[in-house]
Amino acid sequence: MALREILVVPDPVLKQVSTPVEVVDDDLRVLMDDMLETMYAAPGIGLAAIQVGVPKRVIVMDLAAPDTAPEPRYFVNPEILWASEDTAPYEEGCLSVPDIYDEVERPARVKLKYLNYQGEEVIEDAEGLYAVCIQHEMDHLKGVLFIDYLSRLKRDRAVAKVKKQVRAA
Ligand code: K1U
Ligand code: ZN
Repeated sequence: MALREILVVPDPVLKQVSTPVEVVDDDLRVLMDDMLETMYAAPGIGLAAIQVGVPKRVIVMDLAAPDTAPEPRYFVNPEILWASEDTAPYEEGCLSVPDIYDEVERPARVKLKYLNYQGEEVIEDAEGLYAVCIQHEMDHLKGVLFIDYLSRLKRDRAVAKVKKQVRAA
């Protein structure tokens, strides 16, 4: 496994639309393993392939509580089949917008379909942090960041803050 660089705003690659995966093979599993290691090292609870510069519809996630056994999840070609009309707010963060957190309102529950690490189809319901995180990560696959839901002023300030951090590093 290898750590990969996480792209940060305003890198234009983050605005790319990711394309479907044709086959879940060992090369894809290497990418997913690297993404998971990169996510754990960051640390974060989710990561989309485009955040490491790969425009494929692939997401990894681990929502296990701290100091409990890891629960890695892998999502290939995820699709939202249904989203609830009721919404819920959550204070979101993003490894591509480091140290910025703000509230985003999203559907509270979704039903999703995806291929797992083995390439098997899974259909399941998500709520709570799972629903928040999968919607946030699926936005990455469309080139959308959580700051795109904020006011122009907040978004510009967030990008300026990250640019300043990068210059100082
Ligand atoms: O960059 C990303 O997409 C990952 C992002 C996922 C996410 C977090 C919160 C709401 C929606 C989506 C993160 O992991 S940000 C870091 C974070 O949330 C975290 C870091 C360490 C411990 C616990 C959480
Ligand atoms: Zn993100």
